[in-house]
Amino acid sequence: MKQTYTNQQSAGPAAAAESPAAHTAGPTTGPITREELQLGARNHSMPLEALRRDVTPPGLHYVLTHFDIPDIDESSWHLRISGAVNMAIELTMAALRRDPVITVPVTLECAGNGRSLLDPRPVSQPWLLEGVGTAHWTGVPLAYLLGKAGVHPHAVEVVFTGVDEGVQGGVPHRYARSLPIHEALRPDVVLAYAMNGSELPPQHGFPLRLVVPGWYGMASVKWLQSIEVVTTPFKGFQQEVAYRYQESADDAGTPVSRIRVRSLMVPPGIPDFLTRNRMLKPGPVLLQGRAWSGGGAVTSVEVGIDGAWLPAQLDKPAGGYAWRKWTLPWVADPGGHVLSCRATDATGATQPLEQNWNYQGMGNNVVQRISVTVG
Ligand SMILES: Nc1nc2c(c(=O)[nH]1)N[C@H]1C(S)=C(S)[C@@H](COP(=O)(O)O)O[C@H]1N2
Ligand SMILES: [Mo]
Repeated sequence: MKQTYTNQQSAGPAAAAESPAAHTAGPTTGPITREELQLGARNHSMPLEALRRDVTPPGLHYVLTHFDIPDIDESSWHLRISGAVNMAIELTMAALRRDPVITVPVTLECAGNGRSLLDPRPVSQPWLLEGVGTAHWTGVPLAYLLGKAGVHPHAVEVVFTGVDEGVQGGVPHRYARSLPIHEALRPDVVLAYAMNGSELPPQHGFPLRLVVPGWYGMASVKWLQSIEVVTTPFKGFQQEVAYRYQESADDAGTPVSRIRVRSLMVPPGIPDFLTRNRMLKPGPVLLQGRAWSGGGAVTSVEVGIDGAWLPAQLDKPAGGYAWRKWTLPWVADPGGHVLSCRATDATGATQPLEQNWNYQGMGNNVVQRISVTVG
């Protein structure tokens, strides 16, 4: 039968038909789909040349939004803290701005970063390598507000719910995630109302978002409207179904939490427009990039030149969970070369050379490889 073009938003029914679990279309080896293009165009990545900067300007920082970006009027907005606490609290933005304030440099990375490099490819937001960015997040320490509310001793988790609502895997819900209580009480977890010293942009969670340093981005709930302390584990869609390391659709899997160690390189030289292949002149070139991990400090970065590994020099870390700059001087000789980089963190974890496949395409921290032509 002849295929006819339709402008219907068909992701839901198509996904449901292809996958019994229905939270994602089944993995595919086929060409990129219209649904992936639609998601990729909404949720932009960070161009890798932005790795030159310590701090990513908001327009270059990656964005991942499951549903629609809400349009929130700050003057009528409230944050509610309730559940297993001594005293429920309701706060306006004006009240929050009078509370103690911290600024934390944080590298956020989407857990699906690297998904489209997997084969077969899980059908969802089609990240290659650039679903990452680093910002200075300013706001109220979550621990301060939880302290004010008084967390009950039998509390196990804190649930954060955004304003944004949609349907995923056939399940209507507001975007919501939980954190174990000991993570929620860390002093560097922040309810942020500013990004890089300016008001939060709409796409990054205006007027208030959670930022959980060291965790993959899904934990950092944007457009935050309620915080609930709970005494049993949260079972929401984005907790129980999405963001799991699963081997197959029927595997319950394990939850995605902290960011796996990763490094990326600023692609050297100049690109070809369509293929993005790199070209550079023979001679000395300073290779550079950034490395980060949610597991512990980055302790080393190695740069691979045609498969031979050399130790890179590391700059001082900018913060516990912010990326760290690395450099390596190289003398480029004429011909084709493959450049790569591999980071190791304080736990001894290092980036794999081969992709670690899982059903949702989560946490793929395989080493980056860049082909360059010197001549
Ligand atoms: N309310 C809400 N919060 C959210 C999301 C969302 O869709 N809705 N996406 C999450 C995901 S998956 C990621 S990776 C980060 C992305 O944050 P950013 O867009 O500011 O980079 O936000 C998280 N917080
Ligand atoms: Mo994400």
